[in-house]
Amino acid sequence: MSLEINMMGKDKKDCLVAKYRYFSIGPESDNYKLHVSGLSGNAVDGLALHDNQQFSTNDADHDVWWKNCASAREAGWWYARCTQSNLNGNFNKTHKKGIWWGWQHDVILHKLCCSEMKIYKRT
Ligand SMILES: [Ca+2]
Repeated sequence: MSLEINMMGKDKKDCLVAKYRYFSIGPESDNYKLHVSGLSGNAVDGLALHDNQQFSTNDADHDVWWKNCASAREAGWWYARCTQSNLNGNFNKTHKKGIWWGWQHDVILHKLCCSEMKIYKRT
């Protein structure tokens, strides 16, 4: 499968696309572990840190941080220690708890108003 993520910045100016040629999700017994690679598009790689991570929620901490990233970010995601993106973040929250993509030198690169994830059969 392939994954295409379309995002729009909070200022409605940024239109970002991140396409991953290779995308799969592991089984429930592996807590839906994420596998992504083969990025193209105009967005930075917001899932690099999350490749090979299990999905975490507030009540199911599967990240590699000693605390609970999902609880700290108030969302569910394939957190590691913790995140380079947070597309399930809270629309009304700012900074790390909001919806955003990309993280560099301790700065969020793109604060978003919306995003969509589309899955395709790889051709
Ligand atoms: Ca943890």
